Amino acid sequence: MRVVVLTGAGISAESGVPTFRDADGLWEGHRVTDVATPEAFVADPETVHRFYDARRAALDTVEPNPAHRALAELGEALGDDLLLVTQNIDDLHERGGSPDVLHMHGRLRSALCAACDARTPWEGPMLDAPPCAGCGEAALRPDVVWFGEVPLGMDRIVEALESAEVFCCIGTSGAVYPAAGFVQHAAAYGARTVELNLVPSEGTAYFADSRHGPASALVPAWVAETLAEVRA
Ligand code: BJW
Repeated sequence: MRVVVLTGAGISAESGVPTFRDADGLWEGHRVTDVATPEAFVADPETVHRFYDARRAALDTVEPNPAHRALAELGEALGDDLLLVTQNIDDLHERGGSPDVLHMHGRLRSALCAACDARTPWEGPMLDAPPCAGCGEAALRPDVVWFGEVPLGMDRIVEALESAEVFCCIGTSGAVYPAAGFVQHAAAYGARTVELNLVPSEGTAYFADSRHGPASALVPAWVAETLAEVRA
């Protein structure tokens, strides 16, 4: 069975990682989505670095939850027939046991050189970072995809959506494209679609099956159901 799973901030919420659009959606008085733009970085790089530096530091205080671990179990069973795509820049899928995760909006523990496009594994703060080790320019930025930038791995994602038998979307509001459009794309190519979210997302009407509740309960149950079908 070929499966594409798309995860968003909701899968990490029970691990203690704040989502973007729940509660007040604020960080130091800024809307978090306003800090996550190239315009904000040009206008005020220090504030944007502090935002990502704080989130990178917080990774040390959180752990994967049963939803991350259940998807790792699914990956072990399906191998290359599972494409796990996440919009999240945390590393909880990897720490939950999924080695091959497509981070379409980038990763906190990586730096991108805006001058030469080199990527470097990154721990600790990026504010006052040394110049890029490759080209020597002082142009390191968080390796994340901001509004107006092109998400990563789109060719691989589109190919997988077009051959998927099942598309499952977990913990995302359906407010941000192109990820929000994956359900219609997969359905148009014949995939069965399922949403697992705390509440109905903005795209809930596009899913054949929508289940509402915490990811830590819904995801292990859905994985068990899917594995039973695979093994039948
Ligand atoms: C739980 C739970 C629990 C809670 N259990 N569930 C007009 C129309 C259409 C599109 C556009 C438009 N104007 C501009 C655009 C394009 C734009 C866009 O979508 N804008 C919208 C605002 C309309 N998109 C872009 O610019 C993208 N690029 C692009 O389109 O390039 C063109 C192109 C595409 C493809 C090929 C070629 C060219 C780039 C988007 C980049 C998004 N970046 C961010 C920040 C960077 C990363 C970071 O800092 O972390 O990514 S924004 C932010 O939103 C972040 C997230 O990954 C993303 C999605 O958020 P997510 O994960 O859905 O979180 P929430 O908080 O919104 O939702 C959480 C959900 O979980 C909720 O539903 C809760 O209920 C649920 N939940 N607890 C289960 N315990």
